[in-house]
Amino acid sequence: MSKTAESAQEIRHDWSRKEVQALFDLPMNDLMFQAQTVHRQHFDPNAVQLSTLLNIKTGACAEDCSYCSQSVVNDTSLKVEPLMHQETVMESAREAKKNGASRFCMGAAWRSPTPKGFERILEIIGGVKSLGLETCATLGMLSNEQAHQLKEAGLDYYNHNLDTSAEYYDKVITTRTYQDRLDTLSFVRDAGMKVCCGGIVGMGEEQTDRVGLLLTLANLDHHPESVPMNLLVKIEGTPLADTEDLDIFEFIRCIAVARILMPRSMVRLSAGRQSLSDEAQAMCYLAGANSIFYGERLLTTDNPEADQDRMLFGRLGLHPMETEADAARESELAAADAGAHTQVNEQADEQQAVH
Ligand code: SAM
Ligand code: DTB
Ligand code: SF4
Repeated sequence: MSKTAESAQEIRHDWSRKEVQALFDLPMNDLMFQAQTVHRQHFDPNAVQLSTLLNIKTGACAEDCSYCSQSVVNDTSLKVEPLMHQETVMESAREAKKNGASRFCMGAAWRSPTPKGFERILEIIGGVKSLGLETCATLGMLSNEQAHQLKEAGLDYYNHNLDTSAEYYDKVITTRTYQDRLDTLSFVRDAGMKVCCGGIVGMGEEQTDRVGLLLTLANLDHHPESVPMNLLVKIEGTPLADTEDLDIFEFIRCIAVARILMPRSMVRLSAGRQSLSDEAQAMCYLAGANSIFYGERLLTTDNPEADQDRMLFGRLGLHPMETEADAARESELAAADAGAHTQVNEQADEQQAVH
């Protein structure tokens, strides 16, 4: 079997630290070529999935995540807002759909959902789903039962990030453990929802921590269907506000390595786009990013205006991906196509050997 066709079919969960480090060590051009090659085996290289994000409950979160504007321990002058009413969320979801988003992601600043809030969340999810949008939520830690209830209510994706390596984790968050996060992820997976899980880079971690984060994600039993790569948004009043800037090529490397390790996952260019030039974003797409948050607001910080993204898509010849179901179909077709080519090549090889 040709090397190309082989890698189109093989999804690995046994990456070694050495292999991942070796990808980071590649010259940029070699890394980009490899990432783009893998990307083309599984996806339309010019399609980007658009998700719109809405913070449905803001601030006063009991966790101490040192990057976050919404932690009660960070003095960020953020206005605390209670859980939104269903109709308010629906209005935003309709607007997001009208603007071309295929998925609507709802974030709540909770350590874990409160019992009353959770009942309302189930109704909100049902409502958004009825608009024909894919639904995603990020509500903090979940119990096994809550994960099943969310699935039943119509939730397609649950976002819960590992954020960084197991080794660097307690420099960033002390109020819940890495294992707590892994437990929530396995409840989500067992309940049959799709997993959206990634991390943040540029928090003062070493490259070995970025290797560790991507290695952990890639060696999960199932790769997350969606892997958000966030570049730290420095927020005044948080302990990470004055962190030194990460070299932007290092961020692009992370995207490329994620693409190679998790070939069928959607790699999302998430927070931090406001600090990226058009050229840097173009390199992220070339490295295999195929999903973004679309719309002028992330949770509590700004994102590029929709018009700005439309313009950049025009200049780069990119187009919005319909839904992830379409992406999965595309991925299967690309793999089947690679398989068919291999068969043809093998038949040709056999014929050559015969003659
Ligand atoms: N409370 C929930 C939780 O932590 O799971 C949901 C919301 S939380 C804000 C979602 C994710 O956003 C975090 O896990 C983190 O990866 C990302 N995030 C938050 N603040 C960020 C920042 N300032 N820069 C980059 N990413 C950030
Ligand atoms: C994710 O990985 N990134 C999004 C989403 N999941 C919820 C959040 C980014 C937050 C950026 C900082 C803010 O706007 O508060
Ligand atoms: Fe709370 Fe999530 Fe912010 Fe951490 S990242 S403080 S859990 S809202």
